[in-house]
Amino acid sequence: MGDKVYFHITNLEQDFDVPHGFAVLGQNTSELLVMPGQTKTSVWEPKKIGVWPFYCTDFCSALHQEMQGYIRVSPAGSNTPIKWSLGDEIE
Ligand SMILES: [Cu+2]
Repeated sequence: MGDKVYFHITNLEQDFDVPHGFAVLGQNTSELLVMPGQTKTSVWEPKKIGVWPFYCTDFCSALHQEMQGYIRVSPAGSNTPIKWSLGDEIE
């Protein structure tokens, strides 16, 4: 593939003690720690087409478990299905 994805992540928390983290499955770097008011960039090079989970890596609040999502990697105009499971290979 060779294309890179740049995630620019801003922590909008108002309290000084609520850091957030960020990581994407398959990322080769360690996770990001983003303190309140900070913006950091995480670079990720998807190894293949598909759907990849991303998540907060730092316990932030009671809603920490909700801080996750998925990103679909696909060629423009493709119909790569929006689905993911633990059975997918990780390279
Ligand atoms: Cu969190």
